Amino acid sequence: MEPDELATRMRQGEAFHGLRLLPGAWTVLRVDGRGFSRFTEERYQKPFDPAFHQVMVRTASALLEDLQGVYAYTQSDEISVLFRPDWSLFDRSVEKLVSVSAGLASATFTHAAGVPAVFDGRAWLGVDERAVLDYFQWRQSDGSRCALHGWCYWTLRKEGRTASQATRELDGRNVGYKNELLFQRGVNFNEVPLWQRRGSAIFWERYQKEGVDPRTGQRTQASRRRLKVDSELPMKEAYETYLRGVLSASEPAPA
Ligand SMILES: Nc1nc2c(ncn2[C@@H]2O[C@H](COP(=O)(O)OP(=O)(O)O)[C@@H](O)[C@H]2O)c(=O)[nH]1
Ligand SMILES: [Mg+2]
Repeated sequence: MEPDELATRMRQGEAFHGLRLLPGAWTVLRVDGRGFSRFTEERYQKPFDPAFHQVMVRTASALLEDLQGVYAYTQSDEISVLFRPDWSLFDRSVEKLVSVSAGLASATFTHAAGVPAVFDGRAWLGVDERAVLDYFQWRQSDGSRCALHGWCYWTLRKEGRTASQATRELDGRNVGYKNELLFQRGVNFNEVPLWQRRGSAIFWERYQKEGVDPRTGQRTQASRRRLKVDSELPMKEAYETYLRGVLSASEPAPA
């Protein structure tokens, strides 16, 4: 058999390699820590640990910067990174983008935390800005629901309940019940740090950099961009307004 013929036949086995993100769609790459319930239980404070969140924010920043995204959002052990419709990294190859984002997240987290950690990855597509706003509302409300549950679960565990007792006690309980459970024990859920309830965002901000022109000695001003981390996010409609602001600031300059 000719080597070329073998290669052609074998390439046919790379069945997913031609798959591309839909042209013109907004994209979110989301990575999620694999088996982080156990991983965090062995290494971090429960239910929340600022040191863990810091590493997640560092990982999200690395993804945003490396993959040329416009906005990153992290809550719990997940990170969503948003890309504009005209983004064309890796020719929008799904395999490449999903694997590289999970790889980058795993490497960055591992390096920062000093222990091996693995992330999975997936791609989400949105047809318009409305869908993007809904996506981030969805992730934020999921985070907030899980934060309340996590606080209740670990409060019960610390009182001596076993894992299954705590799970059973919270099964099917609504938000009011869970808030009350905490309140009875001196915890006002509305007062726990915002990053635990709403997550953190990372995006680009413009700033003016002062310099001196070495030829003329004159002071100069240049517009630069840098990453900004926000751990005091608004929610609901206010979060939507906030996101609209980030999206419009990320628009490509008119030609
Ligand atoms: N100790 C600790 N655990 C956290 C923190 N943030 C998220 N987690 C845990 O990470 C897990 C994430 O959930 P999920 O992805 O569904 O679980 P997985 O499938 O085990 O990774 C939950 O068990 C959270 O309690 C944190 O700040 N500290
Ligand atoms: Mg996970």
